[in-house]
Amino acid sequence: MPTEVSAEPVKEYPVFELTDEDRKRLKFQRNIGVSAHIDSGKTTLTERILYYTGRIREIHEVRGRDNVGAKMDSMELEREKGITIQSAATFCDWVATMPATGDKEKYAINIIDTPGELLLL
Ligand SMILES: Nc1nc2c(ncn2[C@@H]2O[C@H](COP(=O)(O)OP(=O)(O)OP(=O)(O)O)[C@@H](O)[C@H]2O)c(=O)[nH]1
Ligand SMILES: [Mg+2]
Repeated sequence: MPTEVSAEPVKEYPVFELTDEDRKRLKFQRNIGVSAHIDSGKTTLTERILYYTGRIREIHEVRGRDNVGAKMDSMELEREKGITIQSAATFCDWVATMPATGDKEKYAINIIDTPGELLLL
């Protein structure tokens, strides 16, 4: 009796084995994407995260009177217009205190600040 052969091609996916070292590292890794409506405060939030994690020493407003602008809006035109034109990625660390034990754990955080204007995404 002939065996049936499926017409569907066999899908093969690459398998990436995580080492114990990878698992240990990933446990303390967080990735944050800041995405929301235009002018809703994404870059302002990112600026504060960078400040309170000690990554930057000063907070500057997006359209501040000092004309410095937020760290993540680094392009000249972004600072001039006070809008994010291109996504920007950065990183920071956060030492968290476990509420139950008081133990300290250091997390590595990646952040991407995105433009709110849909045409720029
Ligand atoms: N009152 C008030 N104003 C805010 C707050 N967060 C941001 N702003 C102001 O809102 C304006 C826009 O802030 P941004 O951080 O540039 O907003 P955004 O979402 O990054 O804007 P796009 O990237 O251009 O979409 C700025 O003038 C900020 O100072 C807030 O919590 N309260
Ligand atoms: Mg922005």
